[in-house]
Amino acid sequence: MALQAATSFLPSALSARKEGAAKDSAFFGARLADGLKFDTTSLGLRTKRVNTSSVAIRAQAAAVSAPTATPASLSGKKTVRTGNAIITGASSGLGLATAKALAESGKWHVIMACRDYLKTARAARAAGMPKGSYTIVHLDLASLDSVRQFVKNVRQLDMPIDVVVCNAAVYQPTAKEPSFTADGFEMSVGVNHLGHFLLARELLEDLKASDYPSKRLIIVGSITGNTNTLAGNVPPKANLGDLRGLAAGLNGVGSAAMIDGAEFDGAKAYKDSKVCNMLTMQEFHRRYHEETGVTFASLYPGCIATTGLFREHIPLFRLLFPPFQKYITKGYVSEEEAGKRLAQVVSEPSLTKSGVYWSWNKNSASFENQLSEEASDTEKARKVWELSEKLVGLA
Ligand code: LMG
Ligand code: NDP
Ligand code: PMR
Repeated sequence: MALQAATSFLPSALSARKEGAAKDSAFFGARLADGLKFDTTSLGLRTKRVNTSSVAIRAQAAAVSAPTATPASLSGKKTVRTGNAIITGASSGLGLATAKALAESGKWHVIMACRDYLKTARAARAAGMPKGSYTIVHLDLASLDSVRQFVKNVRQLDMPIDVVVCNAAVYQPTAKEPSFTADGFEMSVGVNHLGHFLLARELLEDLKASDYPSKRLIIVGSITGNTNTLAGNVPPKANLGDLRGLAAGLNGVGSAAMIDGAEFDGAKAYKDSKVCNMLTMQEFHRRYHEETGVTFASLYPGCIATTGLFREHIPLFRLLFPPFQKYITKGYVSEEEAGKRLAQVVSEPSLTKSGVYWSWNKNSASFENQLSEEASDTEKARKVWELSEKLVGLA
């Protein structure tokens, strides 16, 4: 309980580079010899709400060193420096598996952008991610303020941002009523689409400024948002309609918690949010690929039937879904394999094509997949972009 309570008071940006080694650690230049004195003011963090029960955790959490960009080889060889990749929702499932795959390659430093610091720190440790290969920075996509604060905090790390992976998501298939983000948007679209939309728009500047040879912005899509597939035809089907709910602010007033203005349906809201993710990636490509050289991509990593995504589904579903996908649809993929797939999209030199929706065949070979009519509708992409920028305060 004390641990739980303390989590919410943790500073917004914490590095786990030298977790557990409090004695030798520093936090943005402030040494932690006595384990307690550290300075968070350089990050502009709110410390006033920190209570004494959180001190031990803070000390542990802050047992870190300021991350730095690894310099390119000084030996004169043309070695590409360590890349820095932000992954949202890296505390579990696909995000964690991808973070692990990248960290273990030795070529990447992962910024794990997560809403629960302790859960993420434990998950990274349990996954065996090498110390020094990751930094945890707080991000709650259900709050636009948190997104803006995250961007500030990441900039304070003074690392170039080379790749951004928008991976976090919520799925509320059993919710009878909508729930809402801090800014009053229906939760699934608010977190999965609008939070990421603001994040990606803000970080484009940072990607642009990076000197990394292949800069990428990746958004995780899904087969279930694509009605040109069998999976995409399982009811309720994704459908953004004429976007009247999104235009009305997605706040439930006048029943507009859904993008199409229809009655709330949690499973549909998730699928709609994935359509928005796939449309957003294409709109980014059209607007910014040429100008910035950034590769914009989305993907369907396979059916990772065992992740926390299904935590709100009924127990019977959670029991039957993995064997159903493994033995009947054969669409199942393990978290580890899916993580390798997403890690390829982050780092494979052959996957630099922009505007692509990647999928994999049974032998885990990637291919450019076809999106549904709606998920590739350019006019809809433009409208979703314009309405979304109004909602997140960019226009
Ligand atoms: C809703 O139910 C839930 O209500 C909602 O809460 C949310 O979870 C949502 O999408 C998520 O689903 C969907 C529900 C109704 O589906 C079911 O779960 C019913 C299960 C019925 C079991 C079927 C037996 C299969 C045998 C399995 C044996 C053991 C394993 C069971 C594990 C089950 C886990 C799911 O869905 C239906 O109405 C069922 C019919 C859906 C079939 C849709 C197929 C349409 C095909 C249309 C073809 C279109 C052509 C596309 C072209 C493709 C070209 C490549
Ligand atoms: P998980 O539930 O395991 O991971 C989701 C992650 O998102 C968690 O780290 C979760 O954090 C985080 N998250 C949720 N809400 C917020 C928030 N408000 N702010 C910040 N982070 C948040 O699911 P998956 O790994 O399966 O999902 C990852 C991605 O893969 C999603 O985009 C999903 O749509 C996509 N996908 C998944 C498929 C599957 O079969 N599983 C298939 C196709 C696509 P916390 O740990 O704190 O809850
Ligand atoms: Mg689906 C034919 C292949 C196939 C694939 C690849 C998936 C993936 N699903 C397939 C088929 C079917 N599913 C069929 C025939 C049914 C009816 C029995 C079915 C049902 C079903 C349910 C109830 N499937 C589901 C659900 C969910 O709640 C999941 C969902 O829609 O989450 C949004 C889901 C999924 N099926 C998938 C994938 C990848 C998911 C979940 C994750 C996601 O899209 O992100």
